[in-house]
Order: sequence, then structure tokens, then C-alpha cells
Amino acid sequence: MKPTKNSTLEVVSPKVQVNDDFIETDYEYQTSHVKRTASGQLQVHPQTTALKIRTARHVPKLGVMLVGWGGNNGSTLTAALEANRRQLKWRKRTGIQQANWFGSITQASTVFIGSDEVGGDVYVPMKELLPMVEPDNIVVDGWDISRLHLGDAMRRAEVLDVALQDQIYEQLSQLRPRPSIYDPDFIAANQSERADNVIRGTRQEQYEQIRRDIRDFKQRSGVESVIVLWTANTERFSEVQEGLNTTSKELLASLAANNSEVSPSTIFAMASIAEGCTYINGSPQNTFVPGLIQLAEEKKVFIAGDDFKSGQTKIKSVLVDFLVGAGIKPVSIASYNHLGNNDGKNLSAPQQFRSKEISKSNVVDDMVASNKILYGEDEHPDHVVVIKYVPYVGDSKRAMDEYTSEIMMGGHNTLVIHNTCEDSLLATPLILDLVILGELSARIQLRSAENESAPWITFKPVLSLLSYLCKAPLVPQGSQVVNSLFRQRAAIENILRGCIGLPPISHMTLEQRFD
Ligand code: NAI
Ligand code: DG6
Repeated sequence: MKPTKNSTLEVVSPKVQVNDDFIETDYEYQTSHVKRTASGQLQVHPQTTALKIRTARHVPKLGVMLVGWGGNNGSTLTAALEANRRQLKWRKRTGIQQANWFGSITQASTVFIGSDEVGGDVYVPMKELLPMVEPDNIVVDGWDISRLHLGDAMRRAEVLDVALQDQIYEQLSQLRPRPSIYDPDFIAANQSERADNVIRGTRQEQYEQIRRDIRDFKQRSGVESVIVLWTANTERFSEVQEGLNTTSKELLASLAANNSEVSPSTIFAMASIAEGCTYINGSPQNTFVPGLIQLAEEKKVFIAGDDFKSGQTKIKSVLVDFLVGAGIKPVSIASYNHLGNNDGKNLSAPQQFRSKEISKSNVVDDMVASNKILYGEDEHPDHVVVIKYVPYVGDSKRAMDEYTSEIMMGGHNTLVIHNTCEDSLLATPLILDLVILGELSARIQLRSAENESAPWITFKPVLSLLSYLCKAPLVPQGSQVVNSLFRQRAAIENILRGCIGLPPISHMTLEQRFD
């Protein structure tokens, strides 16, 4: 069985069947269930569950609607799609550069498949594991409170080389963001000068307009499936209150009553859910108030977020994992950022900074909690996050981190990292992965293999599989938040492998270690 038409991979196994519609596998899912006895012992019960996993083979024509389309990320994604579609090349000071998708795990990373006859590692591109949306076929649309067309938005962003911008300016100039919901109470006051493209009316009317926009896009473009993704300015947190938004009923009533605490991003998410479209939050604010999560569960529509995990936090979720896993105790983490793009300008306002501070600060909690040898109950490293707006550096964000850890016998180990990163060039490939993996997730189902009449089930509406790409992963109620980048990636790889009948990667390589 070849998982995709162009895959170099063929799975030869009686446990994998392919028909016109599905790739279906018989899968032995192995877990370890732990029970705590009255005496404090941990009893581990290994369990094997026989499952059938199937993946629909038809890849729909995907439409992506970006909220904040004219921003740095939105315009860079649109430009990158165009540049890659046309395989553009341009001259830089250092030579010829070709369009690529570096930084995207689906497009530019490989997955370990197994060992060959001589014990060599064999890898295939992640995108060859299962049928996935091709970036070239994605159709983009969206909204922005600023009416600049995408050509000028790309120029305003100052992200891409001018020699590339010049090749795509004309195409991008044909694209203009739809008017959006502007509420100055939710984003920084310094954004008001951008707001010349807004939907008037009550919240209910704005919600209806967004629903019409989604339907209009679908109808005009002929896409079969739409994902809505927020890459607009970071909002302040909304209040969460009984009577306001703690249930779906309350939230719908608050929308109808034009309650000022229903944020623009929550209205977008509500409209998206009502239209059956996956909604992804690339910013840190609490769009997903409890009533919104309930709405997604009731309508069985995927939601995922929060906040793209691009540079500093990605390193943090690797480094702290390494330190704690090595038995070293991080005791203080000081993270400074300065940046000069519009995101930085918006984050220079205290309430919007606070949203970002929260999402950047919680990323080590699960790793700290995993090691009771190093940390006592309720003990955490000191963790400080500072963000400053320095216009001159533009999109070239500077992130400086100092990690101090306790090592043996009261010694100290201090790591200092200086990361100069072009912010939007790190974030844009994440948007691509979020929509490609988000779409793929809608085609994966499983059921018990022991009961032929058991119904096929899908991922839960809170799509935690996308955690790898998010700073503050939203997980279903009762599930554990996982921040460790390696665990997050292993979940993606092993689930994709499971869909084509391959076991999880264990790295045991017993065949190479024993005679
Ligand atoms: P940006 O400021 O360049 O773009 C945001 C766009 O949203 C602007 O064009 C603005 O006019 C528009 N906007 C604001 N409110 C809107 C609304 N209600 N409806 C529609 N459009 C609206 O910011 P950038 O750099 O593109 O980042 C976007 C978001 O992604 C920010 O919240 C940022 O914090 C978040 N993010 C960015 C990362 C990066 O590395 N660039 C990484 C992680 C998160
Ligand atoms: C300042 O940190 C601006 C932010 O929007 C970040 O650039 C963005 O959230 C990326 O942060 P990180 O920690 O994932 O690199």
C-alpha cells in the first residue's frame, strides 16, 4: 500500500487495507494504566486495545480564511503560497534564493520510518505518510480591519526580500481583505489608525456577516472545506462570568444582547463553528471561553490553539524538557524580547502584553510537575517574561533568555541564549502546518476492532494534536496539557504512523543492540 500517490513509501502488511475511500489498519494500541493503592504503591497495568483506524483518502480542496489577513503573518503566508506555487527564485546579496517551506513540519521535516538491511536509518518526508492538502492548492481569503490590499500589506510588513515582493506584488494586489469586527476595547489603542475596514452594527449582526462571508467564499472559490484561523492582533482577555459565557446558551444570549464582553475573536469562532468550519487561534487571548468550547462540542466542530509557538517558546519547551529530564533543576528563567513590528506595537499596551505574558509563562509547568525529585509540591522556577517595542528592529525579533539551574552539590549552570529571528518567517510555516494537520485530523477515525458494530469516532472537538504548534495548548477537559516539544511531535508522528499500520517509534533498536 502506497499511502500517497507520490510517496516513496510502500507499506507491506496484511493489517493495512486500501479501498477507494479509506486507508484502514488493524492496530494494537498499547498503554499503561496506573493505579494508586491505599499504601501509596503505584500499580501499572499494561493494556492492549485492538483498534481499527481509518483515514479518508479524498483530500478536499481547502480554503483558509485568515482573520488579520493583511498583517505580517497573513501577508507573508499569502506571498509564500504564491512564491512556492510558482517556484520563484530571486537574487539576494549572497546569491540566488528559491522559494521553500523551511520551518513547516509537514513540508520540510522527515519522519523516521525504520532501519534498512544494513541498520541504516530511513526517513521519509512527513507529507508522504498520508494524503494531505498540497499547499499549492490552498485558496486564501480573509478579513482585516485595515483595507490595504495584500500587495501593499506585504510591503507594509517589510518581511520578504524586495526582489521577491516585486515578482508577486501584482497578483497580491488583486486580493483585498473583507471588512472585519473592530472593537477598540480589545486591542491596543495604537491600532486605531489601521481600522478603516470595519463591519458596523451589533455583535449579532457582525456574527451574521462573518457567517455570510464564509458562505460567500465557499461558493465563489469552490473550495470543499474551510478553516478559519485568527492571526489578527492579540486581544486582551475577556471576563469569564456565569451568565455571560460559561455555557453555550449564555454565550449565544450574550451575543444577542450585544454584551460588550463578547470579543471579536469569540464572535469569529462562533460564526466559524456555526458554519461547521474548524477554528484555530494563533494568538494568546482566551477566545475559547467555556461557552465557546461547549458550542464546539455540541456542533462537533474542531477548535485549536492558543498562540503560535515559534521561536523563544519552542526553545524553552525543548530546553527545560532536556534539563529536567537530565535531572538538572531550572530555578530561574528570564526571557526578554524586543521587536519592532505591528505585533510588538500592539503588545506594548499592558492588557495585550498580559495576554502574551500568560501564554509565554505556562510552558514549563508540566515538565516541572513531572519531577518530584527536583521540585517540591507547588514549587516552580522563577519565570519572568519581558516584551519591549523597539520599532527600528522591525520584524527581526530579538529574544534573550537566561536559564539558571541547580546542578550537583549546590552548583549552578547558567545558559544564555540570544535568538535573532525573523518573527513572521518563523510563524508563517506554522500556519500552514496548523491548517494541513487540522484538515487531516478531520479525515481520521477509529473504532474498536472487537465489535464490528462499534461506531467510528473522530478526534474530540478540542484538537490537542496541534499542540506542537501552540504556546498554550488547549486540551479537552480532563486531558493533560503537554508542552514538551518532543512529546508533542511524537504524538503527531506516531498517530500518522498508526494510520498506515506502523508501530510507534520506540528507538529500542533491539536488533542492533543484541547479538
Ligand atoms: P500584525 O499586527 O502584523 O497583524 C495583525 C493584523 O490583524 C493587522 O493587519 C491588523 O490590522 C489586523 N486586525 C486587528 N484586529 C483585527 C480584527 N478584529 N479583525 C481582523 N483583523 C484585525 O501581527 P502578526 O505579526 O501578523 O501577528 C499576528 C498575531 O499572531 C498576533 O496576535 C501575534 O501575537 C501572534 N503571534 C505571532 C507570532 C510571530 O512570530 N509572528 C508568533 C506567535 C503569535
Ligand atoms: C514578542 O514576544 C512577540 C510575540 O508575538 C512573539 O513574537 C510570538 O508570540 C512568538 O513567541 P515565541 O515565544 O513563540 O517565539
